[in-house]
Amino acid sequence: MVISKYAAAMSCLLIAVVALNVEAETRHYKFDIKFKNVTRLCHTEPIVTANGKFPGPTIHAREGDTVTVKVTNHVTYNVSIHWHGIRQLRTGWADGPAYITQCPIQTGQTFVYNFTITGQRGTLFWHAHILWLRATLYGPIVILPPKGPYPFPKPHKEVILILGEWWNSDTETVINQAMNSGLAPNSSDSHTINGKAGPLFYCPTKDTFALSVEPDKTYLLRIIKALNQEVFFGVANHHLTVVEVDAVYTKPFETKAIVSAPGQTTNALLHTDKKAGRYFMAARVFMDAPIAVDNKTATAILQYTGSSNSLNPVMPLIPALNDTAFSSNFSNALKSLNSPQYPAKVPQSIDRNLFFTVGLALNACPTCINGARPAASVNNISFTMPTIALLQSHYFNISGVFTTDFPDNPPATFNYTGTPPKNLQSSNGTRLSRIPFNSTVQLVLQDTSALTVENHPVHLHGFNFFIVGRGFGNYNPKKDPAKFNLVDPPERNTVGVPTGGWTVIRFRADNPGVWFMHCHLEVHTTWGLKMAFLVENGHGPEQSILPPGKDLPQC
Ligand SMILES: *[C@@H]1O[C@H](CO)[C@@H](O)[C@H](O)[C@H]1NC(C)=O
Ligand SMILES: *[C@@H]1O[C@H](CO)[C@@H](O)[C@H](O)[C@H]1NC(C)=O
Ligand SMILES: *[C@@H]1O[C@H](CO)[C@@H](O)[C@H](O)[C@H]1NC(C)=O
Ligand SMILES: *[C@@H]1O[C@H](CO)[C@@H](O)[C@H](O)[C@H]1NC(C)=O
Ligand SMILES: *[C@@H]1O[C@H](CO)[C@@H](O)[C@H](O)[C@H]1NC(C)=O
Ligand SMILES: *[C@@H]1O[C@H](CO)[C@@H](O)[C@H](O)[C@H]1NC(C)=O
Ligand SMILES: *[C@@H]1O[C@H](CO)[C@@H](O)[C@H](O)[C@H]1NC(C)=O
Ligand SMILES: *[C@@H]1O[C@H](CO)[C@@H](O)[C@H](O)[C@H]1NC(C)=O
Ligand SMILES: *[C@@H]1O[C@H](CO)[C@@H](O)[C@H](O)[C@H]1NC(C)=O
Ligand SMILES: *[C@@H]1O[C@H](CO)[C@@H](O)[C@H](O)[C@H]1NC(C)=O
Ligand SMILES: *[C@@H]1O[C@H](CO)[C@@H](O)[C@H](O)[C@H]1NC(C)=O
Ligand SMILES: *[C@@H]1O[C@H](CO)[C@@H](O)[C@H](O)[C@H]1NC(C)=O
Ligand SMILES: [Cu+2]
Repeated sequence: MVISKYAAAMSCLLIAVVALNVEAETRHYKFDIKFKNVTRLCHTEPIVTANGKFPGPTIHAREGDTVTVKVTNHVTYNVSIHWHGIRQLRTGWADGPAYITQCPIQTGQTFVYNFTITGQRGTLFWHAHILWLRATLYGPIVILPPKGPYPFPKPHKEVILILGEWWNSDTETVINQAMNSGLAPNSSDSHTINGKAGPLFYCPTKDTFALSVEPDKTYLLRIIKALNQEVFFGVANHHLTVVEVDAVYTKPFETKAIVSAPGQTTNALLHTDKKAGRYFMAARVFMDAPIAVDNKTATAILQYTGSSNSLNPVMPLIPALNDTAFSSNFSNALKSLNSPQYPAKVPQSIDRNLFFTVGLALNACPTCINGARPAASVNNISFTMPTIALLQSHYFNISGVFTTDFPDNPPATFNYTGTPPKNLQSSNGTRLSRIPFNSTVQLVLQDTSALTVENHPVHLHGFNFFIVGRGFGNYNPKKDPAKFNLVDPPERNTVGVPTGGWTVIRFRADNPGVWFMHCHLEVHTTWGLKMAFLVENGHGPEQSILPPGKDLPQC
């Protein structure tokens, strides 16, 4: 009797210890990059996949864990994979953008990505970071907290919804045609949820993702916007409670739809408190620029257990394609949780003030259909990709690959969102912005009206940043800082710069390395809306880039 009581007490104690102190572990994954014939929209296309899966396999880890992914390239393209949003503290070699942090993994080669997940928990994703292979080569990353509960009610179940696109054609041909013709690339044939377009498209029976739910439970939706186009996502008759974005907890807030830019992730709670039935989950494009856009809504079905399959699902009341007000409201409602356990460490004083214009440009192109080819730039510089990875060049002192004279301000001041300058040409260069270790940086991102204003989802590698302000028109350095949120602004890795507007981000450059920053609209990246920061080492090995593994691909 006494003994069994003791044993019971002991096992309770053990469970408590285990629950509160989960050991960090190393999780090993293997990605074989190979072609697979995949059928969507009743069309079969050979696509590039990881392990033959589309969308790709999910990486599961806990905060504090080390992840290794052994990637072997079995396709005819060069490949590299980016772990989007993972901070990669001192492990820039594992970040993945081709020719920025690594040379690509060539056909037949293997490279092990090896990184530790520090101070992040939530949902992120991985994707190819070379050519346009991201169109099919992407998948989720789920990071559980290391110990203790979530700072919100424990969900009954967790569900991943990864929003992508599908082309009934080879996406490398699509972009090559666009570059040759000087026209915009063909848009995808459908948007997708978990790789499927849903019943509003023309091959409904095979192409629908359905989620079966029990009544009166809370589900955690991990919503990943993997490809192009900003979207509204909602579930008919249900509200969503946002609890986390880009693997950072937020103050919970309820909304009929979330807004997500390419490269952003959102965790939201869904309570199944409606009458049994079938409801559409839908992702509809948000586009408030005056440009042609693929106006196609991807849907999936939320089905309460016991409800009939023959019921027609209800369509959600998601905002209209051009509902700027809804999108602004959503952005303004997003706040970091900023609790004692998860403080928002917003830089209060700034060492380096940067002002970057982001926008389109136009080059003469005699062989193109209209005699011109679009480009895109940051501070009027279209980034020229090097042929040796920037990080290698930096670490191994290989000169002649890049310069560190990226300007802190645009070369000319003009009414950025008014009548554009007559000369729409940009300059070219592989120019980096050099930042001393641990500096605090404030960066104003200002859209321009060159060719057209447009929302640019700007993604920064290696850091999270705080979005301290946003607005329309031209940033006003005298008036706008007074409105900054320096207490609990959202912390993200990707921000949508408002169409014809600006946003201000702040971050601490506490991660030495070479870090890419680019628009997450694939075509804008191709056109040159990209640049990189070179963050210097600090003092001693703890503040310096680690050496690369022996298998680091060579150019
Ligand atoms: C895809 O299907 C085509 C036509 O049947 C075939 O020639 C090709 O080998 C298949 N590719 C793969 C990767 O299975
Ligand atoms: C990953 O990196 C750690 C050191 O940071 C090293 O000990 C380990 O062997 C590496 N693992 C692989 C599979 O390369
Ligand atoms: C892109 O669209 C044009 C016009 O519809 C078509 O001729 C072309 O074949 C398409 N390209 C690809 C790769 O599907
Ligand atoms: C989107 O497409 C639908 C169906 O073709 C059409 O009714 C609607 O007007 C379009 N909306 C916009 C803003 O183009
Ligand atoms: C949005 O588009 C609709 C249909 O094209 C139009 O009637 C409406 O005025 C637009 N709203 C805004 C805010 O531009
Ligand atoms: C935006 O928020 C304001 C104030 O909370 C509200 O009055 C307005 O209806 C909202 N607009 C949209 C489009 O949600
Ligand atoms: C590169 O140059 C720096 C400064 O001269 C030196 O400290 C470092 O050891 C060199 N790195 C390599 C890999 O040669
Ligand atoms: C910039 O252009 C916009 C749109 O044409 C106009 O409303 C604004 O007054 C201009 N600003 C300045 C400072 O000229
Ligand atoms: C951008 O650079 C090009 C090439 O040097 C130049 O012709 C153009 O005037 C510049 N535009 C702006 C807005 O600075
Ligand atoms: C930049 O490069 C593009 C081609 O990549 C070319 O068309 C353009 O003229 C170049 N711009 C300048 C200012 O040299
Ligand atoms: C960076 O600077 C902050 C503020 O000065 C300081 O608290 C922190 O310890 C520094 N971090 C490192 C890694 O040196
Ligand atoms: C693959 O990358 C290597 C190294 O940069 C390059 O030399 C080669 O041309 C690339 N191959 C293809 C098919 O693009
Ligand atoms: Cu863009």
